[in-house]
Amino acid sequence: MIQPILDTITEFETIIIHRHVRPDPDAYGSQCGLAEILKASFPTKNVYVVGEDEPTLLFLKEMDQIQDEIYKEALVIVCDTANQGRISDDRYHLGKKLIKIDHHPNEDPYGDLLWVDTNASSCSEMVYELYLQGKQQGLTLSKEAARLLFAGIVGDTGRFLFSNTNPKTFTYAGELIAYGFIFPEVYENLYKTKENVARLSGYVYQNYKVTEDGVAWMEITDEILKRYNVTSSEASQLVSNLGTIENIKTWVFFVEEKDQIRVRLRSKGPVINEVAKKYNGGGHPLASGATIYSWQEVDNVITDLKHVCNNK
Ligand SMILES: [Mn+2]
Repeated sequence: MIQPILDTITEFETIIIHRHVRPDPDAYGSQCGLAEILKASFPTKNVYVVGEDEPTLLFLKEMDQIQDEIYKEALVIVCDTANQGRISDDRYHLGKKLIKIDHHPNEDPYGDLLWVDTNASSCSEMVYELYLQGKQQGLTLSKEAARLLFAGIVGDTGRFLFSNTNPKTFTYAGELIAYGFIFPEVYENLYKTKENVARLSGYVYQNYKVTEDGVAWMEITDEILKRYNVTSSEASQLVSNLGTIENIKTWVFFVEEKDQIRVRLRSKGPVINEVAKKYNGGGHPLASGATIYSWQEVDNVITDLKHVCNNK
């Protein structure tokens, strides 16, 4: 599937790259890494990145502001986004041709060309593979592209800790580091903690609940968010904190938002994305997201996770 994508890229003078809403480092890394590869390889092409800004990821790249007319003759590529509903900037369908590049299960096979590899650690890893294949045909990888792809791989593998990390992931990361960007700076930016988030972290460690089955959970109400002056997305990121605690097999964060409660599910082994699907969500076998609409539903989610843990 890589070759048809490379061929399509060469055909277009304007290329607009999208990624998912609530972007993470891999969304930015794959989107902007691809953009930097294309800019370095085809200096005459117009390459744009669009989507909502995420303040904590501005050190990676700033988005372009573009007019609707630019889409008319454009190729649109969407990175790291499983479903059309999650694409940031809904103008993605205004282009002449649409390409999906993603590593999530292909539940919404949108686009004229699709390249989905669920074995890839990250979409950034796939973009690097696209470069490797295109290298003989003249593709260039800049130091900036290397920095962005590295950040994406680091983000989605949790610094090479998660089970999606494979020998290729380390090889690619090593090759990317060789481009000479200052990778400790990437880590520093990705993993710095704001003081109020650190304090909430302490609250989480003090107050999470856990069952005998190894199901842990944390309820973060709007009142707690206000008390610590933390946004719901900042609070959601603390879900990984519980992963290092012994005897916890699966764990979940419930974070209150305006009209819904965001559910972040994680697991050390039992498959949890089926539970996520039951509650308006989905995702990876060991990392999923869902949504519930009242605190009464928390018990049901915990009961389902207990089943998943005991069937293992
Ligand atoms: Mn990803």
